[in-house]
Amino acid sequence: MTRHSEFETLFHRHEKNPILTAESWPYPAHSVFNAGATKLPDGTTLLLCRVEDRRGHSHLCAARSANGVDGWSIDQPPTLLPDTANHPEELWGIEDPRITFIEELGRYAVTYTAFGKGGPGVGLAMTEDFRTFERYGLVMQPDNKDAALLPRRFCGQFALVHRPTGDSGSHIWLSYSPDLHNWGTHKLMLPARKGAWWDANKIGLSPPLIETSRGWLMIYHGVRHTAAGSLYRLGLALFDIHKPELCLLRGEPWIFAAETDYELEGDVGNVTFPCGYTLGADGDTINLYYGAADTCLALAHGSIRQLLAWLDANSGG
Ligand code: BMA
Repeated sequence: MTRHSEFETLFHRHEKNPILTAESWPYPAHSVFNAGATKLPDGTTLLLCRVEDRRGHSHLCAARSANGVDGWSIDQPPTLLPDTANHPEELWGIEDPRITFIEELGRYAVTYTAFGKGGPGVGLAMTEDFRTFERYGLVMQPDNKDAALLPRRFCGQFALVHRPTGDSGSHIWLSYSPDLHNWGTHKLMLPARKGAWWDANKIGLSPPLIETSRGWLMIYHGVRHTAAGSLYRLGLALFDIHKPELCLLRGEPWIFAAETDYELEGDVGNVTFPCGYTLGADGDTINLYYGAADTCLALAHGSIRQLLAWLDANSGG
């Protein structure tokens, strides 16, 4: 069934969805979802998947593919397990990784949700090859999630997008650091809307920001709480290329929501949750990897040019 046919389709689901499930895994896994993504120098697509076991605890496991769609080669043993001895903040697992290649360091920054007794916070690990990792520990204390680094410095400072939760709701913030350890100069980047909006009260960054000729493009999720449960939907915003806390455009309608069986039904139905993207060789195609219903992994593709044109036509000003 095709719903909402009167709306412009910005992201097209891949016909092979879901592209990865727990059944694809080389060891027992309950669910595989919310993967970070990157293209390695040889063109291989690497997905760093959140894998949940039957305790309910998650770890991260890399899957590599030449075309980013099928033929996945999955790490065994798992790529990154919680280090509970040295990092008690990871006691109940590590979740929802985002990957940013930091040009200056020649290393990938993996930001993830570290879940421990203090609640969910933001962990950071650096890697060159997704085989060995250097942990930086908790860079944002609980409650905080949905974090990703930007690929370079701004006025000498690294920049981290993140989503603290407080009494006034869950909004997207940007913080700066000279060394990736000490964070400050906190700026409110995008507040959740209020009232009846699809993105009222709780929003969060989805994949890392996307650099475009017009600024940093953000795909974010908005959570609508209903009597039947939460609805996770995606929206778009654009930020200044030199001063990324400055919002230039924010779309009013959502652009993507659960529609298919594998998005509507699963451990947590009605959830589409992207944590990563890769770019096509044309520099315009965006391959968006998203967790579906907290159960499996799916892929949809869009065009950066079309996303920007849609923002021009659909921003409230
Ligand atoms: C969020 C995160 C995600 C999850 C989503 C829907 O708070 O925990 O990992 O996909 O909820 O359950």
